[in-house]
Amino acid sequence: MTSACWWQTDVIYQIYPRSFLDRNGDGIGDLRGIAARLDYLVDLGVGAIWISPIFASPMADFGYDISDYNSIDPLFGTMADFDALMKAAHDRDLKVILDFVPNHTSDQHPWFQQSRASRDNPRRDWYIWRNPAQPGVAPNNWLSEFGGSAWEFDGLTGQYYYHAFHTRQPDLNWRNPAVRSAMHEVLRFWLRKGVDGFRVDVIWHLVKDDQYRDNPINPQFRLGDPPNRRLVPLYTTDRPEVHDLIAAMRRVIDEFDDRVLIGEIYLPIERLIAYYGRDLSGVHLPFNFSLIGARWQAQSIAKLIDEYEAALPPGGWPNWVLGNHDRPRIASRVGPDQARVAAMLLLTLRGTPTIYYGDEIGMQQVPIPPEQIRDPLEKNVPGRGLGRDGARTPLQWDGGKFAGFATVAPWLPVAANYAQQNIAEQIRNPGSIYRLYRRLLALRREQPALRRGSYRPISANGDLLLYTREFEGDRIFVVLNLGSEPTAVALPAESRAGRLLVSTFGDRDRELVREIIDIRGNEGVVVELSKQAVDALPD
Ligand code: TEU
Ligand code: CA
Repeated sequence: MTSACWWQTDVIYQIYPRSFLDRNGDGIGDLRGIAARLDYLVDLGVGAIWISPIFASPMADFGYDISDYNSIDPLFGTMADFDALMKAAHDRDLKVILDFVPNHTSDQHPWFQQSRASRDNPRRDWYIWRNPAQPGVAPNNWLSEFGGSAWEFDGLTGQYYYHAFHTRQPDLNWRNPAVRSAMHEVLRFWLRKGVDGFRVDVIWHLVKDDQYRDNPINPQFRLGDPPNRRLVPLYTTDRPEVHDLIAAMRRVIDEFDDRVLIGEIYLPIERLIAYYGRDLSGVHLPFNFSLIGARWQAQSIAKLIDEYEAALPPGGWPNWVLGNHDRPRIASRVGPDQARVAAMLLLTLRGTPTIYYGDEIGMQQVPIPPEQIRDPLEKNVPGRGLGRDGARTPLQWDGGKFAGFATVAPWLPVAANYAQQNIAEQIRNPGSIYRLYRRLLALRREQPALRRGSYRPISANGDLLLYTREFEGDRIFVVLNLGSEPTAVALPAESRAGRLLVSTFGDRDRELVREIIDIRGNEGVVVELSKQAVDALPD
């Protein structure tokens, strides 16, 4: 990588706009709330924000069901608010990435209203309509990620329409060139407004089999799995034709300078890599979710890092994600102590990290009382732990009412521990996980080896995961103890001393180390092994 692009060295911070900060007193986060806290994000040290959808939407899937791609939903504010946010962000050299949801629209989108109006409406073929296999029977066995069949019967025209997700999210027909050019125009609309890139929702769903073949039964299906996992989505996702569509989308992005395309892709690493495209003509960053589902164990994690690093195409830039608005929070998955180790892993691996809002203060899953459930997935498939509300609760700003997020009861309950676990408290507390995130983000800026260096596995024995990052003679040694027992670790063979740059406990900065480092249970440390540290040592 000769000169690094911003999306390779900056850290991305995902904002779920409904839950970041409410500034107009309706209990729902909004654009003015984001604009009011940009200095917080600059001070934390992130370089880009990815905002989940803010466009006109009936909110059946909280914004992932869009009824007008070129507008801001009044819940979040106005286009003037958006333009002000863009300016305020760019004035602070913060990049802004929007969420692009091309696979489906809201059923309230005018395009769908026209398409469903009659079989010969010019927009009929903008969506996926099929005849019943036989009266009253869906065209095939395809299932929705939100439970039930993916086919919804429309009595007016006697056909079914396909929806991979909610019945109110009809899938667009991306085989239709008119759909493609309309969606390219949506990208250009926002790119002309200065948006620095897009995270593309469910990009691996865009093409469905043109023969509408039944998906095969999933032999690995286990009771308790999401119901749609009964089938392997062979004919409804990851189709070969998708890569040409993505390359065309990328060409639109490349009409503008220095913009990024990130793909949301839940596929195993060996399939994920295809989304870099032939000769890197695909998305810049196919989201790597492998840490989200990983067993939190040194060998498992070392293995998936090595597999990922080995699978990357030449020039393919890596990225890492610990959490997002669809998955349980990392601090609940691995526990509050290991959440610090996870932060150090995320921010010292090679490639672009994405931080999910609230993870920087160790926010955990919040139990949602039945009457406060909002997520359609939980409503459709209740009681299986699939609901996503628990990872979407209001950001805990301070110990005040509603955690400083709003002045009225927010749309989801605030975590019970907000008085103790909040940004204001953790900014003051040098040993907080917030301060660890901030120190690690600063370290990435200080250390080219972390931003641009190679990744070299050292070992993964027992609970210990050890690796180095190396760049032009600088060597950074990362020691992660995924267990609760103290231990000691020898510096890598060719180095006899170093300087400890950060501990997950926040209390060993600048410590000189020789030969062996004592490591506490649940502790991670970053050590500078570069030449200077050794020369500076007293003989
Ligand atoms: O998620 C798509 C997705 O595949 C997973 O998030 C998962 O299928 C889903 O959460 C159900 O388990 C994207 C968005 O991130 C998600 O919030 C939307 O609900 C979904 O697409 C539809 O737009
Ligand atoms: Ca609001």
